[in-house]
Amino acid sequence: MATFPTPPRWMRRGPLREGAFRPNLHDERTASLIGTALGIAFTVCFVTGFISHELQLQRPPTWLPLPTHPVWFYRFTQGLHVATGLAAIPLLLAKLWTVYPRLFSWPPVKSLLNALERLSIGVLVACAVFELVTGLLNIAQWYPWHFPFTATHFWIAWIAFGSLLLHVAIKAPAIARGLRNRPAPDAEGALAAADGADADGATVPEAASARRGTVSRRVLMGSTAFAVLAVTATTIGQSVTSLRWLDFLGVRSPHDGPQEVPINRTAAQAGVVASAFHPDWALEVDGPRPYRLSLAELRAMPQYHSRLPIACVEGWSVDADWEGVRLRDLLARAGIPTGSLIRIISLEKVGYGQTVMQHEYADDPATLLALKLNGETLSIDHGYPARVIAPARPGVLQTKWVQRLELIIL
Ligand SMILES: Nc1nc2c(c(=O)[nH]1)N[C@H]1C(S)=C(S)[C@@H](COP(=O)(O)O)O[C@H]1N2
Ligand SMILES: [Mo]
Repeated sequence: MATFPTPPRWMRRGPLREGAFRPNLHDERTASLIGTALGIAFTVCFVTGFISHELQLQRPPTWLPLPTHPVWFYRFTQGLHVATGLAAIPLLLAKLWTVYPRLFSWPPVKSLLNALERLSIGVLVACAVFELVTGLLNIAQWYPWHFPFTATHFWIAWIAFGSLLLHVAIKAPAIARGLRNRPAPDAEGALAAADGADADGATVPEAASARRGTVSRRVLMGSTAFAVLAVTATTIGQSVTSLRWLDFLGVRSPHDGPQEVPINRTAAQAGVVASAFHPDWALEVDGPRPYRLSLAELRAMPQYHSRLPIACVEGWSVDADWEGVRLRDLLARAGIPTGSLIRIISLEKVGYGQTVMQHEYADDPATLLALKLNGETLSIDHGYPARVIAPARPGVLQTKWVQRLELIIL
């Protein structure tokens, strides 16, 4: 390391002067501990995000089972996705703060391999920041950009996760050292020093430096843990109903809406008020024996109860009592065999107006064309006169204001 040229004079002033970086806050151990927590959060977030993405595909890959039970499966995975994504925000900030002295290591690159490694970290940081920012803005339903959120968030996640794996592989020895070694107070090595930069705590008396350093690291770890806890506690109530009272920062509060279920898009926004209230509304079912049924005729069919959650991709979820006709009874009446792929068409002509339902859901006895919610006729904003509710499905596929069911012939 001694053979490296010293940094230019302008880099040795102000915040970059010798000894500016407090070794104990920027060392291997701090970076490894915070990095491990961040790595776990990112991995859980990646896996749950992948599940959510696949469940929303019209044709999920055949190797992926489509679980309808437990009925809270998607509620759980998507709640976890949003919770780990939110927790990753303070963790990423702390981690970046721990390692930022490395930005100023001198010389900027030491070899081709080192240049590639630094480039991969640049990609990792950029993608991680992108994922957390777009995810956060998406749960706030604010889209100040012109690219499709879902596809972009999905593909950048792969790049982020790939560069995370590469980073962990490259740093494995340092991470292992950092996690294993409870450094003796005087043996704490600065990341920056290890990197050949100019941080050098030698000017501070050793004992004082050690004492200050230990306290500071504890403060850093403590405040990071507190920030993670605070973010989680004040948002987790949007999916964990028993912690609802703590949900100060969640975007949607469960039960906050008519009939104790939130609304993402109202009938007025969807432009369906007139057609949904139209006295001639009838459900059309298209199969080998197509038919139409008025609302009165639907109500005259055998009615079933299902207790199922609405679990929005944005992280909020809530259980509700649904009552209506079994979807499979409606399909059978049109001569549609079990095992069929179904298209659901709403009165709404844009947005989520058309969805595809795989046979795992269509054939499940819990899946309803719901006419009632929590004991009352569906409110107009919850999909009057009829909406679909199926177990363990992303909320976005629980189509409201249903007009027509069709057999998809492949
Ligand atoms: N036709 C239609 N159905 C829809 C939507 C929509 O915008 N239009 N929003 C979906 C989304 S994103 C969610 S989370 C749930 C919300 O249902 P709720 O409004 O009853 O809470 O409905 C889904 N069904
Ligand atoms: Mo949603």
